[in-house]
Amino acid sequence: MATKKAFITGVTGQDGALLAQFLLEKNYEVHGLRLYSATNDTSRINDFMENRHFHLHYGDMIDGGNLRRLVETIAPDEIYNLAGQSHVKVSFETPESTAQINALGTLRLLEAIRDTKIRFYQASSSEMFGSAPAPQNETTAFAPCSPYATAKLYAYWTVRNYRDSYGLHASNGILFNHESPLRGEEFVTRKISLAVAAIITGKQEKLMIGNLDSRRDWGHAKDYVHGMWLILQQEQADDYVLATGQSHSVRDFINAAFACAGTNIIWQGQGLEEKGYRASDGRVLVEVNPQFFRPNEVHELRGDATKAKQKLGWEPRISFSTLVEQMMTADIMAIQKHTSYDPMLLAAE
Ligand code: GDR
Repeated sequence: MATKKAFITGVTGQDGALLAQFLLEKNYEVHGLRLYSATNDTSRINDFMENRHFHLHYGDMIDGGNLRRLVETIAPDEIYNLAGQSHVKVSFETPESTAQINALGTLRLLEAIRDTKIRFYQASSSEMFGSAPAPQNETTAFAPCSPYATAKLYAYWTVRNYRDSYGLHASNGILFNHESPLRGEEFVTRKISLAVAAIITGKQEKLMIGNLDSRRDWGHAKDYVHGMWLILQQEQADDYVLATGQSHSVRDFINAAFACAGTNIIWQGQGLEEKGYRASDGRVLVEVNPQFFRPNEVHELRGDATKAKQKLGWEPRISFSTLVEQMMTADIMAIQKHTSYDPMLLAAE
């Protein structure tokens, strides 16, 4: 028999799928919110779609009545709000819908549980720190640099206000970048692993990339969904940074990805003229394209997760090099086989 009920918004995304799997293994009954879309991508959750403890519901973060009804029908013990428009660059093109979903969507869900004892986890983001100097922790002053980040900040403060005003057990996990073989192809790490896999198997000529100097604190999403769960198991609701404490540049990630395939890259040139050459024969494998730059860039995010380590006993266990290796292995396998593969298996290793 299932012990607790969890409701996950954004269940078809990387984190939603990994969290659902984690909770099913903990014997939870898991309910997921799925947005109707023509593309209908459920590939990340196919492995447990038939699990009798897993239930999918159509819903939308811009539909308050729908959210309220779902909360009443499911009556979950825990809600993990992972739904949202998650691409920072896209938010500059779609600021209004990003705010509708990421900011007001969170408000709608909080309104739906305002008079309940349901525990609430909010997927807050390190992007809220924006231009604040690294390392960033729970006491760092926020300095958001994108419509995505300002919308996330609205949601963050709304969670705190609902906790203080109505005594809700509502917590923010301020998560730094976290990746896996399930990462969406539009984010830089997966874009790189897919392109490098295609280049070394002769299926693509080069990788076109944006800002090589951006530095991010990249952890493994499996460690981070464990942290989300720990946050909701605490007696007191609170806000926590989850991060590895180390940052790498986009250039570092590209070097590490090619190194997995035994290829060394030599960098030459400056700014838009910088290129990555294969050391063995001088062929250009990486070029910079201004199309992938953002109107405003966050230069370095590097988190200090001391509070989570001390209070939750949380530790990131999977290293940067293992993360890159896993992503590369998954994408090389997929390309070599020309067939579907099971990234959940790799993510589970
Ligand atoms: P980010 O992730 O914006 O940090 O947000 P992303 O992987 O998109 O960008 C990371 C950095 O890489 C630079 N970059 C590129 N990015 C993309 N996507 N494509 C490129 O071609 C490229 N070239 C360079 C970016 O400029 C940036 O500096 C992620 C998302 O998951 C958010 O939802 C989440 O809240 C934060 O992480 C924590």
